[in-house]
Order: sequence, then C-alpha cells, then structure tokens
Amino acid sequence: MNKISIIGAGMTGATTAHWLAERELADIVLVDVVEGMPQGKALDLVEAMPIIGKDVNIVGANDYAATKGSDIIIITAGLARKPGMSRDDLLSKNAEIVGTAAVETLKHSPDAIYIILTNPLDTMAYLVMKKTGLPRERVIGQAGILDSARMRAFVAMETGVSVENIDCYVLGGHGDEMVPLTRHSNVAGIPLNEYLPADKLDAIVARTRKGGAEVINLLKTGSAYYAPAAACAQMAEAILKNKNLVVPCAAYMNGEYGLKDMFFGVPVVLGRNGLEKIVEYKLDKEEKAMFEKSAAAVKETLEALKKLVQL
Ligand code: TXD
Repeated sequence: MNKISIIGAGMTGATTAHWLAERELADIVLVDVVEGMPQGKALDLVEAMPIIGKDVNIVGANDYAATKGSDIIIITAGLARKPGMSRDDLLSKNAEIVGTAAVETLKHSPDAIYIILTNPLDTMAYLVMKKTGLPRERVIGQAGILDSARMRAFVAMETGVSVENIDCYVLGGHGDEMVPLTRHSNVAGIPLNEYLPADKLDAIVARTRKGGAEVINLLKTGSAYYAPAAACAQMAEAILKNKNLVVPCAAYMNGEYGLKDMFFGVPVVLGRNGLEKIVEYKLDKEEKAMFEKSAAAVKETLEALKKLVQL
C-alpha cells in the first residue's frame, strides 16, 4: 500500500484524508501540533471505513517519525485566512511552520513528492523547494485545480450543463490576479467566450477570482476546505496511479511562459515522478498581459519572503 502523510490535520488536512480514504489510494498519516486532535480524527475516520468498505489504515501523530517512508507528503499546516485577511498576511508565520515541516519530513521520507497547500501558496511552494533542495518535479502547489473547479461550478450553475462537460483553466498565481482563461475553457468543446454572453462570462470570471473570499465571508471562522481537499486528493491519485493527468498546478518555472525562479499556476502533467511536464498554451496579447500582472503579484510576495528567510 502507498503511504501519504498530511502535515496539518485542520480543516483541509483532515478533509483531504477523508477524500483520500474514499479513493482507497494509500495508508494515511495525519500530523498536527495539537495533542490528541490528529489521533482523534484518524480514529474517527478508521471507524468510518467499515461503513464505506475501504481497507485503509489511518493514524494520527504529533511527531514526524510516524510519516516514515511516505510516497507523498501533503503540507496544509499553518494559519488560514479570516475575513479581511489577504493570503499574503499569512506569510511570516506560515513560512516558519512550512519550512520546518518540509525539512523534517524529508528526513523520514527521502523519496517523497510534496504537495503544498498552505498560503500564500506560490511562495510556500518556493520555500519548500529551496529549503529541501528537491528538484522541481517533486514540489507541486495546489491552487489551479481548485480555482478552475470553482469556475466550472459557476459555469454549471449558469448553463445547467453537467460539470463533467465543463472544462475551465484558471492559471497564474493563487491570488486575486489569477488568470481565468475563457478562450481555452469550454462547455462540451465550445469555447466559453462563444457559449456565454460577455456579461455573464465577466460575472463568472469575477466570481472565480473572489471564490476563496466568498466562502470565507460566509464561514467567518476559516477558509474553504472541501474543494481544496478534493483537489489535493486528485493530485495524489494522478501521481500514485501515474495517470499523466493534465491539471493546473503551481510549478517551479524555468523559462516556461517567460518566467524564471518562481512558482506559478500553469497546466502540468502529473505522473509517478510528480511534475512530468509543463504544458505551454499559446497566449494572446490580452492573456499575456493578465499573466504578467499575476506574476508581478507573486514576485512581490516572494521578495517579502526573501527578506524574512535566508534561502
Ligand atoms: O488552494 C489552496 N492552496 C488553499 C490553501 C485552500 C484552502 C486553504 N489554504 C491554506 O491552507 C490556508 O490559507 C492555510 O494556510 C492552510 C490550512 O488551512 P486550513 O483551513 O486547513 O486551516 P486549519 O483548519 O487552521 O488547519 C491548519 C492546521 C491546524 O490544525 C494547526 O494546528 C496545524 O495546521 N499546525 C501544524 N501542524 C503541524 N505542524 C505544525 N508546525 C503546525 N502548525 C500549525
């Protein structure tokens, strides 16, 4: 059985364990600093397995030793946004938590592939790669699957068409400047900008960009977790089953899309080596301008990180 360790057993961490267990994909370890909480959530999940008929071992722990020999490490540890907070407000605290978690878990799982969730996402993924010295194939950030799924859900609500017929691609940084690509998104093959009138499409794009804040403002106590966790589970499955699934993820850029030495949301091929390949779309002038604006926002947070942490 494969093994997946999730660092941070809060809302997204525990929900990722839930989605993963349903897929019967791997044994799962939940790690958190809060005593008893990861153990309690793991036990509760174990007790659900007879009901859903999945043979998965799930344990909780307060130390990294339990993560030994993991194929995948998912990092969700850190603070989440509250109403009025930007993702960047989380920077200094989360850099400390995520940096330590990455370095410590690698000692127990030298072959693991890392999926990063903690915000500010693109910057935390960069931190993990630099702190661990891992090649870019093995550090991937989750953002684009979620942002794209939100857009797909909004298109489904507008059109009444099955979510299965709707493909959307939201690229760029995981912030308000994210880039929903309407020309490449489609309903059963028909580009969105042909399928929907401009005003409806504009409203969907705007709602997608603010998708995270919309949920936070409703919840008031934390941020979204069902959809982000489902996205993580999809990434883990694509990797462990070597699916070569093309999905938007935050990847380390090495000249693709004209960007270097930063993480950015782009379509990637996910397989057993982690990031197998970056897919490059041909962008028009307008799309390029949106990419540049989003990249500038990511670079700004990255500069702030570099002032805080020696990398
Ligand atoms: O799409 C995305 N990338 C995101 C990112 C979608 C949703 C949430 N996103 C970010 O993930 C969010 O902004 C946060 O930075 C993280 C975690 O969000 P979550 O909603 O799961 O937050 P919780 O419920 O507060 O859980 C965080 C847990 C909590 O139980 C802490 O006790 C724990 O992290 N924590 C730690 N665990 C292990 N080790 C250390 N050092 C540690 N510090 C805190």
